[in-house]
Amino acid sequence: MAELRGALIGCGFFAVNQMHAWRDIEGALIIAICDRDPERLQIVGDQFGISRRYTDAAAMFAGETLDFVDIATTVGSHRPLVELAASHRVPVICQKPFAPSLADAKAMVAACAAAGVPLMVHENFRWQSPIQAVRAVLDSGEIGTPFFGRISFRSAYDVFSGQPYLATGKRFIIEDLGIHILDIARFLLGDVSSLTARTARINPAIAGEDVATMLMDHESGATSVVDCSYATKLAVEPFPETLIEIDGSDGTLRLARGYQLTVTGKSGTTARDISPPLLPWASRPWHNIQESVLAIQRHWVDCLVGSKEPATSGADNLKTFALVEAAYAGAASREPVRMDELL
Ligand code: NAD
Ligand code: 89V
Repeated sequence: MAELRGALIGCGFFAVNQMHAWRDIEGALIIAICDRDPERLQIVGDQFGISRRYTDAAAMFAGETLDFVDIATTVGSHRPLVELAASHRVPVICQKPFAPSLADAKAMVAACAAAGVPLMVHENFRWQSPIQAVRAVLDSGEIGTPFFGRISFRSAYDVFSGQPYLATGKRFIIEDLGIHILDIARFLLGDVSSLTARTARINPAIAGEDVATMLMDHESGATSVVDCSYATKLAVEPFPETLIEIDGSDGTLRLARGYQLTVTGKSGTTARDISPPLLPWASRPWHNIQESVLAIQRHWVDCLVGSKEPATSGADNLKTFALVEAAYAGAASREPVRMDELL
């Protein structure tokens, strides 16, 4: 099979994981990289042996023939870079959070649709193998029809040391982390019709909210609670595990700390350790996230080769992004927000 020729824009903290994953994927090769910071360009270029290096994305699109581009910059640059890729008719992956606002996100989806180029948001948490295992239990029918879910991420891990920009934005936990957990709720329980939210800032040294609690009505009739915190000091730090409780008409499932999955259903009770693999280039505790990077990038290659729409396409991600907007609006007004008013 001919290899797809890709380029990566943004050689920062998280892009290193993406570069490792691209090296593990047959059928795709990163042939050029871009970062406006020459130091980051050199570090990543040298680490992964990439000689074609650019400090300007427009120059890279002009100078290279690409089958796709992988945008791993922070959110402020996503819209201009996605629109630049679309103008060159290059299929594009964009990191989360997709955009600074829902209006920008809609414009980016429209630009790619008009250019006829595939667009995938790098919304990787649903690709973690424990989350996929939970989805497989639901799909098996073992616990019947879900009527309640709790998707929870509570931690006191110092995310600011690796990602200092997270301490400075007016928006923090919902935009950065909650977006993943809201996407998992959609992935497991389906689309949402209304959302109620409350937020708090416990850490006085940061600008945004570090605690968020969201109550959602799903179109299926199920109710879920998504709760996120970076102010929760526990005996054992669970970062970056997402814990899940789902109750169905015929049973329950619980994904507990340490990746312990207990299912009580039509065939009785089973308990399994579903710890994610530790890839050779991965390191604890990030290995859970790192394996999902490999999985989502493989999925992208499969979709490009097979002309299929990615699970977290731009169009799909608008529904997750709208939950973020609804959560901020609902926390400010203390009123429920109807999703059909945003989408
Ligand atoms: P970072 O600041 O460490 O890296 C971003 C890099 O992009 C920097 O080197 C910067 O110089 C470069 N850059 C910015 N604008 C540019 C432009 N216009 N052209 C070229 N280069 C440009 O940030 P990070 O922590 O690596 O985060 C990057 C993105 O990844 C963010 O959107 C973040 O939310 C996301 N992220 C995702 C996950 C995940 O699991 N999906 C985890 C961590 C971070
Ligand atoms: O996945 C992310 O987007 C990261 C973290 C897990 C630290 O929130 O920013």
